[in-house]
Amino acid sequence: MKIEIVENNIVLVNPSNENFEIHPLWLRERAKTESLVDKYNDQRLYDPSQLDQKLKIKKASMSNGNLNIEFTDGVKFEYEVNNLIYEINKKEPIENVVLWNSSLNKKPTAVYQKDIFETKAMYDLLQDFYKYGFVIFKKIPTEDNYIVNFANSIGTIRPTNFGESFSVKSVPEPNDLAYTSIALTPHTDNPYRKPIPCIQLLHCLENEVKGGLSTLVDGFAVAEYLRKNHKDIFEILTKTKVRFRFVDKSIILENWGELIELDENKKIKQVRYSTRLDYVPALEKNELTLFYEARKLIADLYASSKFEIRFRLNKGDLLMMDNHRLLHGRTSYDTSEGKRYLKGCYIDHDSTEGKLRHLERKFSLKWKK
Ligand SMILES: O=C(O)CCC(=O)C(=O)O
Ligand SMILES: [Fe+2]
Repeated sequence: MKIEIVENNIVLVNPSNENFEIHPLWLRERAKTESLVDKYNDQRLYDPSQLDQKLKIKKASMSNGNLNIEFTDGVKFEYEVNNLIYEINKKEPIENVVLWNSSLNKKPTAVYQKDIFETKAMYDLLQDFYKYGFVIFKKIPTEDNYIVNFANSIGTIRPTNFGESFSVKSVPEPNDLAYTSIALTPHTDNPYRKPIPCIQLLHCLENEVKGGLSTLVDGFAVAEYLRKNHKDIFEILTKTKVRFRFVDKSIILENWGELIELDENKKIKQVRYSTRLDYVPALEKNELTLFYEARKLIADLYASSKFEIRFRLNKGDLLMMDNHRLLHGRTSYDTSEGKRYLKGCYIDHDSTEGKLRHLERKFSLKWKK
C-alpha cells in the first residue's frame, strides 16, 4: 500500500484492492498543529463537524516519506505516510493469536523485575499474553498484597463483590467453590457479571500441598476444533444464550451469553464456561437434546488430555490469563498436607491494550512489520 498525489488529490494505491481517493476532510481532521490540538493531551481544540464541507486540498507534495498538504482553509500540515497507512489499515497493536493445545511445549514465562512495566521486555510479554492468552511471571514478591501493585502497574484493578483482590484458600462456609479444596473443572470466571472480567491474575503466596495443580485450556482452540469437526455442535453453542447466575447472602448476579460467542465476521470473540452456575433456557426438547450433547462434548474436550495443560504454581508465581479466551481450573488437594493460598484479582482488556500501544510508541515499534 502506498499514497500518491494525483492532481492535488491524495490517492491510496492498494495492489489488492481498488485505489481510492482519501477524503480531504479525513486528512484535515488529522492535522495536528499546535493551534489545532492540545499539546498535552492530543485532543482537538476545535469541532471538526464545523469544518467547511467543501474543503479541498490546495497544494500537496511528498518528501522523505512525509506528505505536505495545504488545505483551502489555509491550514498546512506534514503527515507521516506510514502513520496514515497504519490508520487506514485499522492496525491493532496485537500480533497474531497462536492457538495451542496440550502439546504446547513452552509456557510463556518471565522472571519479574521491579521496573519491568516500562521495558521492551514487558512489551514482548504483553504480545505473548495476546498470542497465547496467558503469561506466567516468576518471583513476584509475596508480601503486602503485591498483586494489587502488580495489577495497577499494568492497568487498573477491577473490584468486584469479592473485593479489590480475593483470597483463594479453603475456608469454612465458602461463598464460591474456589474457596474449598475440591477439584475445579475448566471454567471461565464470573460469566454472570456485566461486564465479564477480562483478565484474571492469580498469585501463589503459599503452596505446600501435593495436589492443587493449575490447569489451563485454550478455549479458542477448542472452539475452532468444533467448528472444523462438529458443525452442528458448533452451531448450537454459538446460537444458544445461557443464563449464568451467582447467589450469596447479599447479592444475585446474572448475565446471559453463548458458550462460544462470535463477532460479526464469525471470528471467535469470547468463550464462557462454568457448569457450576449455568442455566440453559427451557427450549423445545429436540433443541435441548442437541444442546446437552454439545455441552457434553465441549466439557469432554475442555477436560481432555488433548487440550488441557497442568502445572504447579509455586510460591511467587503469578498467572495472568485472558478470561474471555482461556479456561482455568485446579485439581483437588488435601488441606491436612499444608497450606495452599493464592490471591486473585481482575483487570480489563483496555489496560493491557493501552499499555501495549504506549510501549509500542515508546520503543517506536509501530512499523515493525
Ligand atoms: O485454586 C485455584 O488454583 C483456582 C481457583 C479459581 O478458579 C479462581 O480463583 O478463579
Ligand atoms: Fe476461577
